[in-house]
Amino acid sequence: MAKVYLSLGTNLGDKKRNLITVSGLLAERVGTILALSTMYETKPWGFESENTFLNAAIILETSYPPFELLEITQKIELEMGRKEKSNGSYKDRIIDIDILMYEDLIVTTEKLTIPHPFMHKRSFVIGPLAEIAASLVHPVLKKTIGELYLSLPAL
Ligand code: PH2
Ligand code: MG
Ligand code: MG
Repeated sequence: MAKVYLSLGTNLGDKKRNLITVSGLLAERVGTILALSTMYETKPWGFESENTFLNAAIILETSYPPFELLEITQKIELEMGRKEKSNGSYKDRIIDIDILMYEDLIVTTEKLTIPHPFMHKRSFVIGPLAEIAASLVHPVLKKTIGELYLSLPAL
């Protein structure tokens, strides 16, 4: 069994419901939920939109390896109605599930990069994660999530 750390985001539709729905599907298909952060209302980062986000972080215990996990999370995104994936520029979305970390594994492929390459730059990712995994160590930066949180602007 492995601990996996995911970021959840939505800025379309009933956002609170989207986060509840995705948590239920992850529990059903991926594994046991070990922790779930509160929901944070955040401003769109990296693109212009009038739709604010709700972001959260979740820790699951899973028996799936990283690439299978990616397939499952992508299928959930599609089933929940995610239309187009951004190729280049970010877009509004019903749900986004990002794999932030998988134990202390480092994966560098075209399809999947773990730890998530931008996680340490984004308050909307690190803020929720710090709430549930402050002492977790980023395997590349060798800093705890709590330390990364302190180096970012407040949410
Ligand atoms: N996700 C992005 C780009 N910008 N901004 C916020 N506030 N929350 C997100 O989840 C988010 C974003 C790319 O996935
Ligand atoms: Mg994302
Ligand atoms: Mg994504």
